[in-house]
Amino acid sequence: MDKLAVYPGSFDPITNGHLDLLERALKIFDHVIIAVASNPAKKPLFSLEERMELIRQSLAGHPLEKRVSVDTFDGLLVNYVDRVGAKAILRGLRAVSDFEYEFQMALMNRKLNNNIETLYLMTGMRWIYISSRIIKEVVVSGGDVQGLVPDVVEAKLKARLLS
Ligand code: COD
Repeated sequence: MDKLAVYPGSFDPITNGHLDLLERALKIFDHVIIAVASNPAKKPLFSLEERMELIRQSLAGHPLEKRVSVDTFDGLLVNYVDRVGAKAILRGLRAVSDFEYEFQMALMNRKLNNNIETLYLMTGMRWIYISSRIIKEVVVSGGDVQGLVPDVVEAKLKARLLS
């Protein structure tokens, strides 16, 4: 049986940190579904379709592309994970500051469905300081984010925030 994980998030937009985590996860899992929240708590810069399209474009031609799907979900994450037949939620940890929110989320998800486990992977050191939020902040102020996000994302950010 294929080992399947769901990697949920806002992905507003996807960064090289997200991709690093995905590559690490694919050393353990056969297939990963990137599940983009249709109604993230934070008000997104990009629409759901735009966020999904940026992920697809970022993965185009990637050697692991065939083992990744991009999907969307609304409502409770654990219900989505159950519906697709996965047992694992994949999340990334960058710094201690991520821990409190992640801990709370993992325990709530466990309370909601005790058959699904949340797994945390550490991001690579190169990406430890990156978040979608900080990337948008830098671009809007005219800073350079080349090499921190896929090229398609950088272009889309500039078009949206600087024109
Ligand atoms: N390196 C590695 N990992 C990273 C990096 C980086 N530089 N940046 C971000 N990540 C990781 C994050 O730690 C996270 O694990 C993942 O990538 C996605 O990040 P975001 O910011 O896009 O996603 P979030 O935190 O906005 O996602 C929150 C959810 C949408 C998953 C959550 O709100 C949710 O499950 N909503 C559905 C409602 C629900 O079920 N609620 C009950 C559970 S509390």
